[in-house]
Amino acid sequence: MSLLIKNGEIVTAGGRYFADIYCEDEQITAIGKDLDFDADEVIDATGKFVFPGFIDPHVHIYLPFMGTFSKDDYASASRAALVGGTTTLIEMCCPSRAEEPLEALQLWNSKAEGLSACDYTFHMGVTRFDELAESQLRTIVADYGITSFKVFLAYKGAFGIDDAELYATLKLAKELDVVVTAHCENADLVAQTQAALVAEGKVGPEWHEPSRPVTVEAEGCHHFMTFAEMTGAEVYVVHTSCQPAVEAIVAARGRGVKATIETVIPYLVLDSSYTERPDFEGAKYVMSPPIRAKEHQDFLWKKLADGTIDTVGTDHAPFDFSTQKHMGHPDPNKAVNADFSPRGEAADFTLIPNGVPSVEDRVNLLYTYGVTTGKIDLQTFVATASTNAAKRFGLFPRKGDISVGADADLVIYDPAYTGIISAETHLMNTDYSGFEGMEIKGRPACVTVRGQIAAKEGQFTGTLGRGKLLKR
Ligand code: DUC
Ligand code: ZN
Ligand code: ZN
Ligand code: ZN
Repeated sequence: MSLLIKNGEIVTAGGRYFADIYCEDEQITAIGKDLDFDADEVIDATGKFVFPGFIDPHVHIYLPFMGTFSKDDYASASRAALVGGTTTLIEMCCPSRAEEPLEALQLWNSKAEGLSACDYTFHMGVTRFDELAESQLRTIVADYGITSFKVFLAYKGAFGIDDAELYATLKLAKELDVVVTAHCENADLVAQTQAALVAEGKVGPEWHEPSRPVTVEAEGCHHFMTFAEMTGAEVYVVHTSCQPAVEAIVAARGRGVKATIETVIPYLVLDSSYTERPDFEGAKYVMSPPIRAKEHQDFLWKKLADGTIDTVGTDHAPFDFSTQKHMGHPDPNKAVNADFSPRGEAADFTLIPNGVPSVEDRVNLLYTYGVTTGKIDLQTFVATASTNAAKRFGLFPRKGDISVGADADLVIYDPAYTGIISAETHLMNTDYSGFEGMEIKGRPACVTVRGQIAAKEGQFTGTLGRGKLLKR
């Protein structure tokens, strides 16, 4: 199979220029002006950008969480990712404390293998640290090519580890040259604040944000940075939502900590007014850390533009509104149990499964609300949505770049397209969209995965099961 892409404007993190791209089998084999090769398929990219395939460094696809399971599988998630221009997924493998790490990784991988249409890898969740876990983590790094861990400072009891385990995890990561990603919120402070709000009768979704204020996230970041500083491990803070959190990490960088900063697309295009929407609509936007006030959103865009924030992921965590999110409804007549039968008593926001489905929309939203508004330039767009994650997680230059020898994961992007996001047309397996009604200006006209056309104009055309586990 060969593919020739003609007359497009190639945009990478490093530059932009007009050239043709020739792909043979799974790789890019030539880039140049007026390439004149015979190809099985020729794509005219006149008037379009050609970007490296986008990488989502933070998704949840299989996620047992808060008494329920996330709604996507690798068929729905990879189809959605691909029509939206994302060609590589990095999923959080999140075992419970009772599970052994190796069995958990095999379980998570079994959900992807043979089903995913795009390539994928995992961040290995470290949700316990003992002798057995340590030896299995060593195997996971060496044999599965998983070179990143994930820890939760939040969600104690489910995934969270204590400080002794955190210290041991970071020491092991330093020894193995593994980067540790972390969800940074102080779990005990969250629990205390939640309990106080609920006791005061503050039970609706609008109280989710006040229950996890910015200062609690900043403390989590400072806490994690202290451990990074003490151990010398390289770290990555996931879904940074606000100014104090970013500032805590930047301060640690000043002390020599090697820290990468991720934000996620909901924080860039939604603000806390969404969680305040009436009739329980706010539950659609409940995720953690919470979606913040507009001033934090403005700050995040500035820090993306100036290079302080390195990556934009999604924290894609898909739960249905009509059933799953209703597990936290304060009206006894509308609250449901985990099997979605009437609960018979009032619930509160602490029972709303956390997450906003967004793997399909990240690239188009970042382009529309970042690039077309002038908040970020095209290079920053490519760097933060693809290249920087590829570099940080050991995938570069195979992924995240357009260069000879790289995988032919390409996004031919149509900046003239306009459309409206809606759950009625999205491919994610949820009954709502957090971005319902939002306009997008631009979308992928054609997406390739290792030389095969996997999406065209919003339609999935790829092959389920062709995606590979990327050894790093
Ligand atoms: N936050 C969410 O909102 N959902 C999944 C896990 C997380 O950390
Ligand atoms: Zn998280
Ligand atoms: Zn602390
Ligand atoms: Zn997450």
